Amino acid sequence: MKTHVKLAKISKKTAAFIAAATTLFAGLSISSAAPQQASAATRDSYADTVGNPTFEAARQEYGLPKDMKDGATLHAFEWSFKTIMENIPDIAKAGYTSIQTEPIVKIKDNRKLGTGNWYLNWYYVYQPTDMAIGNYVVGSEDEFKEMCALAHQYGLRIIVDSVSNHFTSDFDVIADQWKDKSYFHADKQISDYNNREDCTQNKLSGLWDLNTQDSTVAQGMLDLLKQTVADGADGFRFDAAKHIELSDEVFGGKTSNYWDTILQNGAQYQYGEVLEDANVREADYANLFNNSSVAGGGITDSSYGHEVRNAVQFKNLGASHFTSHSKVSEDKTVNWVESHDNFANGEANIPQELSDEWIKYGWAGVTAQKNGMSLFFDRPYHDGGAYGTGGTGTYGNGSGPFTENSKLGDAGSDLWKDPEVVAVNHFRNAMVGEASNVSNCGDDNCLMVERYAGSAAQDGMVVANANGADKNLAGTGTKLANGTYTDEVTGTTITVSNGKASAMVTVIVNRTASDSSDSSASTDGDNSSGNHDPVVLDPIVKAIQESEDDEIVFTQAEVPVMTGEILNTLRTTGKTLCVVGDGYTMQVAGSGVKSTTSELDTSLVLTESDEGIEFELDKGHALPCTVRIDLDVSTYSRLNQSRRVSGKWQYLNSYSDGVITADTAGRYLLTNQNLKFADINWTFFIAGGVVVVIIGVAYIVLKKRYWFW
Ligand SMILES: [Ca+2]
Repeated sequence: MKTHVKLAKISKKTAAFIAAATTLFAGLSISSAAPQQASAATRDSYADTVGNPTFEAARQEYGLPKDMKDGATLHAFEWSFKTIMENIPDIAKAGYTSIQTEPIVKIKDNRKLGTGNWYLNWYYVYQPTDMAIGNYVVGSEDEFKEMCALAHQYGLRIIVDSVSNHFTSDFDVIADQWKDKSYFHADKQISDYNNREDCTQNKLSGLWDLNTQDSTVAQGMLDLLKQTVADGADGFRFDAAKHIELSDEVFGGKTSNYWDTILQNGAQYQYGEVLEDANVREADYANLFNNSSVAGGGITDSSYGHEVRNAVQFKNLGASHFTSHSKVSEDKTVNWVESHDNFANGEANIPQELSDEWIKYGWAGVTAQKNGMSLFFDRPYHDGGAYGTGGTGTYGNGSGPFTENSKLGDAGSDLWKDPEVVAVNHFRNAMVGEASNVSNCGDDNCLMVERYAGSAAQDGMVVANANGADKNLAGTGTKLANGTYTDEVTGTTITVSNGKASAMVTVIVNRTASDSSDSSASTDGDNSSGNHDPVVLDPIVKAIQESEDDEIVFTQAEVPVMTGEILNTLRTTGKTLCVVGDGYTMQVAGSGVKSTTSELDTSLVLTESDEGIEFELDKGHALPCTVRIDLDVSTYSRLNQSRRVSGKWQYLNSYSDGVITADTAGRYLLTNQNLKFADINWTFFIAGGVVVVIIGVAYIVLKKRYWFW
């Protein structure tokens, strides 16, 4: 099975950004600035970041969106603060606006089950024992402060996963301050997730459910969150948020001020993990978090993610899978291809069946759109997909997700900084606020996300093409403004004229089947980026681009068709392509290219008859360029060149030296005979003259409106 990864991003704007960012990296020093110190137990995250000129300078240098909801967030799954710090420069370069950490509070220590193994250990970060910061997976509170300060120096913001619904399931290990049953709901399991009282007032998976109607509990949580923000956090993910009642829900006669209390913590961005289901009040949760954020917040659109996986897990990129926000409006969503729960719980064979290659396609479809925040889940290192799953000990039966190639606290898969993932992030950042259109380009394995605001300087598109071959976009309808766009991934160009894309998107192609999911699979375990896939260009295009000569020669067998991409390359380089056929040479000069939305058939069959030599040029298509044809035979050295119209030969002009120049497709006759005067259709000549004039006017108008030819 040979598979190809094809993702291409086209935007002049982001190409400019890359240059700017490259300039920055040379001048930015990590060591030159001291870690930021929390000044008080209250901090206004928005004022301290977007309102802070130092932060703003860094944010703008990296091209990161102003508002966290508009950006992409890296979920550094089980990364320690130290691991995150080591990667902060790369995270900024990779275009993530925010980093999401694990829960940072004191947790039940489960290390005895394995020295940092994932299996049976990873989820203990979701088992708080106290409302104080620091645990053995992520690190200390001082390290947290240091990490936040470093992130801010790079224009990055920090989202902390807050476990506000419950503590650990082991009551004995709860800190003394909270070891009081009155701080928890009843010792009763949830049996019906669709019953709001059961869902919010009872124990989730045996975990002690906080008595969220209790004012001491609410104040304790508020103090914790305010301290977290004071230490440098900018946003929160609220774990299991649907299991905490909304303020208008009264159960057992108890009203709840929990959300209204704890959300007043100084963070600028807040969202809830609200896994969508029947009777969950998703829209109300979305509004709650949106209204509790400075510039928009929301909830996880888990059913959207499910639909996306229904596409990419089963190798389909149908556009309808990428647009189904049913429970909440897209601006209040947090979207993912997969979540840590999808992966770590081994849900629906996702770890095994969803490969890195298809995660990339999914990420492109989700993130290139005008969606709420995009969340990139970073899988454990060398885990899932081509790396296999179910290592020793995992789920005890080889069916689980973890290969145990790394430990809790380590950096995960390199896919988060894959060049194509990064290109999509940069695209998203460049397109904030612009309209969005998702469609398929020709088939269900070619997904196109267009963003547009009416000019080529602003517009762009991402194409995820899983077809296993280059996709020719010539003639594809597009909402992009006319102009020439540069592919961030490959550096090639694409032209849009009159609402049609021309030429084609060049792509990244994986080399072999064995490393199709991640080409670093065969390397020796280093943590370097696995993607060094070669850029595959049409060899003719490549030859034209790389040739030092103005004239490039191929046989007709090598170039049976001059594609729109080839014509576009000739047009942009001004070079001439010569195609040597049987008895003739066909030449197209860049200056003679009139259109790059159609192709030129280079085959000519020269047929000798009583009248002379006949051939058909471009099989009756609209000729996209001026074609020069040099005949090998010189027998017909001084001939009349005629073109067949309405069944009659019409005299066109005299030709000599075996050289024919044609602007029109059709059937041609070369002859020594003097054709009868009556055969000359004067109407044709007059009409032709009018046509020439009209084309000339249209040309000038177009050229004035659009700088592209
Ligand atoms: Ca609860």
